[in-house]
Amino acid sequence: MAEQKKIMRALAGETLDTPPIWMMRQAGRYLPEYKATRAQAGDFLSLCYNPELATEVTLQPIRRYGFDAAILFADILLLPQALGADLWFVTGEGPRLSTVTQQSDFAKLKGPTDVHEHLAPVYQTVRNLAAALPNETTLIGFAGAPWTVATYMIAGQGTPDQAPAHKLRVENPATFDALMDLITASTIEYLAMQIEAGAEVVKLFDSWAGSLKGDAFQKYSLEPAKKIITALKARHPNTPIIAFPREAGDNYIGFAKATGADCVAIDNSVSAEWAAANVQVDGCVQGNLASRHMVTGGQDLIDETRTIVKAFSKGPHIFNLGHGITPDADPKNVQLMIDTVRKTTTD
Ligand code: 1CP
Repeated sequence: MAEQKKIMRALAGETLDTPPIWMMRQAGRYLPEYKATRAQAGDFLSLCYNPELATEVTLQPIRRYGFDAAILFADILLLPQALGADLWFVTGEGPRLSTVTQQSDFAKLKGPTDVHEHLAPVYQTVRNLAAALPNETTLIGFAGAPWTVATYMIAGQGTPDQAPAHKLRVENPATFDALMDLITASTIEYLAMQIEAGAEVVKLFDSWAGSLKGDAFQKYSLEPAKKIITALKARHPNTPIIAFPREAGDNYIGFAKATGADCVAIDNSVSAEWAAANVQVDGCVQGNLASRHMVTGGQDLIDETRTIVKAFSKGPHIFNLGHGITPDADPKNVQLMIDTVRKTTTD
C-alpha cells in the first residue's frame, strides 16, 4: 500500500517530525499566474464555474510550492446562489447578494437537494482535481458554515460586525432558524457530493463565528457544525473534517469533541502556546501564522514560524495561516515560510 499522505496522517492524530503545510486562499491574487487565468475567465464567478480554469488555478500553488494539500477553487457564496439568491461581485468591493430579511424572501429559496444542478461544474472541478493531483497531495473540499453563509444572505454583502444577521436572529427567530436549517441541510448535500466526486477532506469555514457569544455561539456555530459533521460521518465515515470557528477564543476549547471534527483550525488572535495547551490536547490543530507575515517577510516571519512549529510539535499539527493570504503578499515570503517549516533554512 502506498504510504499515507502527510495531511491524512496528521488528521488521523499522528504527530509528525515536520508538519504538513497548505495555506488558506493559496490560489489567489498574490500570484501572477492566478491573475492571468482570472483575466482569461473574465470575472471571478465565471472562473468558479469553469471546471477547466478552476482546476488550473487550484493546481498553480501546488506546482509553484508543492503544498501538501490543494483546496478546491470555489467560494462559500456559490451555495446561496444555488439556493436561488442572486449573486454578483463588485470590483474592488466584494460580493453582493439579494437579501433574506423576511419570511417571504425565505419562501422563494429552493430545497437542499435542488442545489446539485447549479453546482455541477464545481463537482466536475473536484473530479478533475482528483485525477490531476500528485499522489502525495491531499484534495480538500469546503463550504461555509451556516452562520457565516447566513450573514451574507441576510445582509446581501460582507459586514464588519454582522449586525443585520444578529438583528434577524433576535427580532425574527422563526425566519432566521428556518434559514439556518436550510443552509445546514444543503451544506450536508453539497459536501457529501464533493466527497463523492473525490474530495478527501472537507473544511467548514465559520469565518464570522467570533461575533457569536455564549449561548448564541453554542446554538448557531457549534450546533450546526455538529449536525453537518454527524450527517457527513454517517454517509462518509472515513472522510476527515476540519472545522474553522474563526476568532472563537475560549469557544475553541472542546470544539472538536463537541462537534466530532477531526481537526480545529485556529486563527492568529490566540497564541500557538495557548492553542497547544487548550485545543491540541483533544487532537489535530491547524494554523496559525498571521497573514501579514506574507507581506512583511524577513527574520520576523522565520522567528514566528519556528515559534508556531515548536509550540505544536508535541501533537498532530497542520501548518497554515490564521486566515487567508492577502493580495498584497509577496510570493517569495510564502516560499520562506515553507522552507522554514520544512527546516530547509540554514540560519
Ligand atoms: O478577485 C478575486 O479573484 C476574488 C477573490 C476571492 C477568491 C480568490 C473570493 C471572493 N473568493 C475566493 C476563493 C475562495 N473563497 C476560496 C478558494 C480556495 C482557496 O482558499 O484558495 C475559499 C476557500 C473561499 C472561502 C470564502 N469566501 C470565505 C471563508 C474563508 C475566509 O476567507 O474567511 C468567505 C468569507 C468568502 C466570501 C468572499 N469571497 C470573496 C471575498 C472577497 C469574500 C469576503 C467578502 C467580505 O466579507 O467582504
